[in-house]
Amino acid sequence: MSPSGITRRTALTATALLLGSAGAQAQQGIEERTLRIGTTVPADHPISLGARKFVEIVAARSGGKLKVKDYPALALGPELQQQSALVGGVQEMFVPSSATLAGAVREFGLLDLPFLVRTPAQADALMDGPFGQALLARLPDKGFIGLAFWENGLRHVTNSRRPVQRLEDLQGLKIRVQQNPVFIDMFKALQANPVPMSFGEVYGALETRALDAQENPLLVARSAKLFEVQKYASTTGHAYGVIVVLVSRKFWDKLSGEERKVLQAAALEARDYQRRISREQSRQAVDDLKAAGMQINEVSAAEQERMRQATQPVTDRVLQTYDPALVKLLRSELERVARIS
Ligand code: EAX
Repeated sequence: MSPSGITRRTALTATALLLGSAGAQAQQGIEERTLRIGTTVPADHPISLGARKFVEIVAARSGGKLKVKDYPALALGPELQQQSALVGGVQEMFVPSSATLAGAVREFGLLDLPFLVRTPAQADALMDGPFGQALLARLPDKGFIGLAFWENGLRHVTNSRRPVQRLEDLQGLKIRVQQNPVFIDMFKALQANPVPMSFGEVYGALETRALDAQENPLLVARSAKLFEVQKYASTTGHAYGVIVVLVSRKFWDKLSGEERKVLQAAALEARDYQRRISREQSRQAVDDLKAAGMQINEVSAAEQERMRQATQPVTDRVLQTYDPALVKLLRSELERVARIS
């Protein structure tokens, strides 16, 4: 072997040793830890499948030292209870809808504005850009670290009384909404009767007819078997549901730089997987719900526009009263992403 060949081989060996030792050294910065991660939907829903993927990636990247156990379907308690458990440091991770974070950081309610974005590509561009980052930056002061935004999807109305073809068909519907002032005001503006409630109580409330309706992406309706208690689904598309991967700040502050890097990288890698399967499965959800006996109707663009106009006072009031810097950033970002199909 020529001298340069020897040199090259030595260099490669040295690099391998370095990387190997760096890899081992990196894992040296990782202690044996057990984490619990909660989700709000059943195990077969893409949000919970995303959490499962996160579990696998963290184990692989930490040499098995960081053991994450996932608890789907609000097994660790209602949304606000799990959020409090993260603030208190008694639970390590939770993956809720952004809507319930509005109680901690009011500006997360900006994500729930009616008809904010229309396509997954627009949603990704908004959430992965400066506006999403600005929202995440507000979380540490409230006891959370936000690692990534995952997808819930376009939200549609289901109910047990009638198809929602027109704005007027929403009038008088007792509809469960997420615990968030924007959703409450939105459905009041649509002349419905909004009832804020944890997702864990929704199936029972619909089954007993205490409520007529709820609103969620159709995948949530499929996964939570709402077709058993809801006859109609109508594609209102009135909001885009965002999911936030949260870590307890108290827990995060105990972690080494290496451990933080593992969790952050895993949340982003799992995000791309989660969004992909969410979109793949969403295409199938309509057929599945029809096969399960639901009557699904498309809400026309004209009627969606009437719904948007009916909720415009809610949007105006939020944009006039929420943090002006964030509102300004949101407006410029919405102009940017509107050019994305
Ligand atoms: O987090 O509460 C809701 O309607 C959410 O969309 C659902 O639980 C996914």
